[in-house]
Amino acid sequence: MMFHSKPRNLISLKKTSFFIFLFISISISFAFRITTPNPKEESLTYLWPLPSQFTSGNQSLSVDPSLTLSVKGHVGRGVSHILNAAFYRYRGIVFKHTGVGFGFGFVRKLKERMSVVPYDIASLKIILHSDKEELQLGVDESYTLQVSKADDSSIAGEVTIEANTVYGALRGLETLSQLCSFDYTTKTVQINKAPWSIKDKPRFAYRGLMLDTSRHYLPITVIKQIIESMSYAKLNVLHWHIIDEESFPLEIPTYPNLWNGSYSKWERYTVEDAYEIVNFAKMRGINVMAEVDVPGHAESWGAGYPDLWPSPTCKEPLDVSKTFTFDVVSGILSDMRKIFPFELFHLGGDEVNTDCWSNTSHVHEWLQKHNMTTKGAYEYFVLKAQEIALSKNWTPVNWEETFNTFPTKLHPETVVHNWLGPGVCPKAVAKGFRCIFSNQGVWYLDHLDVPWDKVYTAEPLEGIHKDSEQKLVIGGEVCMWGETADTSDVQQTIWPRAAAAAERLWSPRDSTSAKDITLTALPRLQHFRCLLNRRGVAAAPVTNFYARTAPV
Ligand code: CP6
Repeated sequence: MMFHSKPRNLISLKKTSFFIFLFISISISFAFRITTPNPKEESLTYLWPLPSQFTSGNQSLSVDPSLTLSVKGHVGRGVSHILNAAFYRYRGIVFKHTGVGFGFGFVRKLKERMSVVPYDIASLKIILHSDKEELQLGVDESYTLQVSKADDSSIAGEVTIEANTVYGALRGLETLSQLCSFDYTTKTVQINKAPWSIKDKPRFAYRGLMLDTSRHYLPITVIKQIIESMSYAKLNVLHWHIIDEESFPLEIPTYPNLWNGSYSKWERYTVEDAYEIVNFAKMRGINVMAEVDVPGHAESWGAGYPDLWPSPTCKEPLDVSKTFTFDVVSGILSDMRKIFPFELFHLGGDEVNTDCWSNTSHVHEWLQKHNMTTKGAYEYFVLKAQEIALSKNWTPVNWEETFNTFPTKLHPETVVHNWLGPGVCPKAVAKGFRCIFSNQGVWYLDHLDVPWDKVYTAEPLEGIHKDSEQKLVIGGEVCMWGETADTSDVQQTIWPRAAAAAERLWSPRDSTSAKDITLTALPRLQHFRCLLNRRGVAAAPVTNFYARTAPV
């Protein structure tokens, strides 16, 4: 009523000034939001593992859910199916909320022509400098990533990933997916802190996770989930400890009774299953290194071929005195060579207790006849297995006991796999061997009492100072031994601690060696584990103590 009694022009003046005021305050608050972001958020970049170089800004850019891909550069015969599949995987991850493909490219073009640009970013350009897709140790995984708004405001901007190989592009896609977040207010996917300029490459060529499918069988769906999650942390080698003393789940066509040593006829991997694992991993830039752990850790082989045991009552190590034993090793490796194209092959060689050799009369006689000690027979077995692997064009990897026992006898190409303690890689590289770091005190994931920060601060180059020797440390690996974990809890045991090692292995040494990692790394790791959860990975809380015992 009161308003009605006022002159009309006054009302409209009030209305106008109200809208001007509204406009100004919105502009101010918008500008304020852009120019002074939360200082806490500003100081950290929520990427895991941290890229080697990056700069960011203070814009928030919206991303079109029907984001299109264009591949330029050296594309050879059409766009790589590895790249194409990765693009659609990541589109599914990033646009979980909005739904992929709502609106098509032509709709967008139409809108652009009508000068309505609904999204700041509408396309992804990937520039590849090579179409070679061979995946081997040291493959070029570097990439650059640029995110910026178009200079011309009437067209949508694009994201550019540039890489030397498709595997570099995969790493760039992962980083891009971590820059994207769903904004619940606008219900759009946003890239915050744009423009971004990222130049990234791994510190180590070998960034592994070991899975043990002998102590507990893991279904292939679970192995695939783990491989998928490895790609989120930029890990690139699955060390598949397939068989051990407890069970032999893998099909070996040349010796078809070997998988009689599986737990049951359902807990097995066919040759086709193994192929599928290798291919699934390759699609994610991950190599699979298989292990056949000889001569210890092989009791299960005898379920199908009891002659492999020294005797029915003394079953381990494999009978060193029979040629049949080496025929079987050779047959297994021949069959596996067709499945596993990675240049490295793990021959185990750890924890060999030779009592059965000295206590079994025919083996004991054989040792005497060849004037061999049990230690000499251990060396003989390992070196013979190495020769078989080398003859199949594989580079042997062995657990450190082989190096500790007969360092000068190992084939010079051998990669020594540390596990017992620190200090082995320094010794191995001083003798010219390559080395993988997996110190059990810090990188054995089945050790539940090791907290994330102990995993994070473990340094593979500790105690190695010469550049030429540092280069021989090809990387490291976290080991998920299977005695105490199975499908029900293996993923929450792996994550998030495997991610701590993953950043150590990917990011520059100084960015992972900050004094106060509870400020520089912990919040980012917490963020990454939530990202894993959002992507359906059962990663445990970061600061879980893991041990069920009381904290010390
Ligand atoms: N199995 C095999 C194992 C272990 C190793 N090899 C192992 C030893 C000690 C600990 C954890 C695991 N279970 N084949 C040693 C490389 Cl603490």
